[in-house]
Amino acid sequence: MTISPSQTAATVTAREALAAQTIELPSWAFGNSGTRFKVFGQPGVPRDPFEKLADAAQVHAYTGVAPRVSLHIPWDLVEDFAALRKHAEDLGISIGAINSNVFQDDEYMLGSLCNPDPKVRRKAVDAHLRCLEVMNETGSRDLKIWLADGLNYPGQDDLRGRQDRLAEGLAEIYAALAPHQRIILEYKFFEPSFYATDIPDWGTSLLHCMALGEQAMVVLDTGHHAPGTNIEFIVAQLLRVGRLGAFDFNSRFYADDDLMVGAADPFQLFRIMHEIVTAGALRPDSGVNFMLDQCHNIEPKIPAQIRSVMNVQEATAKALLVDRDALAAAQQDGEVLGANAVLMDAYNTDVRQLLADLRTEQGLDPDPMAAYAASGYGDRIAADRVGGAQAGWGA
Ligand code: LRH
Ligand code: MN
Ligand code: MN
Repeated sequence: MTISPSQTAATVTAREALAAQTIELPSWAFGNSGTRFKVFGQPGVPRDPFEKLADAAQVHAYTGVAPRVSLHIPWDLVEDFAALRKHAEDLGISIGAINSNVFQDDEYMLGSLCNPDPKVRRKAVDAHLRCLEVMNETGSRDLKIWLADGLNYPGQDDLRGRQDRLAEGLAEIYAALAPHQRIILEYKFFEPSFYATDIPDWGTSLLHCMALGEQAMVVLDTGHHAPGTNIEFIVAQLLRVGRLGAFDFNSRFYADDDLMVGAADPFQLFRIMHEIVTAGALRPDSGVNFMLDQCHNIEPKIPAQIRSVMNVQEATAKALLVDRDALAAAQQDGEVLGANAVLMDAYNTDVRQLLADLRTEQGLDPDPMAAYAASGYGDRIAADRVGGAQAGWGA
């Protein structure tokens, strides 16, 4: 279905909302990554966080909607964060969320904030306090916490005791937040632990956030659920209580695959964005940070991020085109097929021209993928950079 004249008013509103939407990029998407079997190196990948920001700025240059980059500490540790911030600003972007990393040191084998050893818990809290210092230097609002904590075997540790330790550690970190800063707490149902994960689901994350206070919000990573989970229901539920802080967008076929968002299931992405739009949470001041969390193993990094940003924009555009009055009327009248048809009409609308027009209006090339390819940037970095970094471990 293409856009009919009767949809003109809706497209104008959609264009305005799309022009205001921003999507945050992960620094680790630009480095080499792989599976547990092999990391495939690519020519031209960044050698340090400064080069990661330069590559992220390319995504923003061609899409116009990706002005922030999340950092992962210590993967992106630098001597001078003020200099990194200045570098970002010179590139026309800024530093977004700071991700803590308390999973790569030997001491964390049995967990970080939940570890039975108080010395390890101290180290993990201190690592987060260090992240808050970084945030003060980078001007970041969000401290994103994902813990690899969990158990492989029943009886390995006390399930409730671990929750108490977690609450205690989080409370100390929360107490150190500045008034404008937030903890955004991510859940994941498995991996690296297989029997029990200490923050496995949105309910556990939400309970901890509610105990902490209003500056604690839940992060929903689309790859962190069991197959078949109704993610848009979780989105709706968290929005109802004002605790959806951010998305980590990616696609999955099987596990936490970290593929380009919208690649596996564009319909799911649309359903999620429909809940967002319905709740008015697309507005930049809604407090929902739309972030990507992806690792590109076999595809070139910068175009893959451009593609993901475009996929989010397409899902958002379709969600904005849902005829909400018609939907509400059909729902009220119990018209099952009619209500479903309203949603499907929007999903089946081809929004690519709408987005191309929007880009042209903004002085951008209507085809970001082609424009980036024609820029020669990929060839230049391949020639200039030798010895690029791995996305995470070893970066
Ligand atoms: C964990 C996770 C979390 C990490 C990122 C690298 O699976 O989604 O967000 O910070 O991957
Ligand atoms: Mn994530
Ligand atoms: Mn993940």
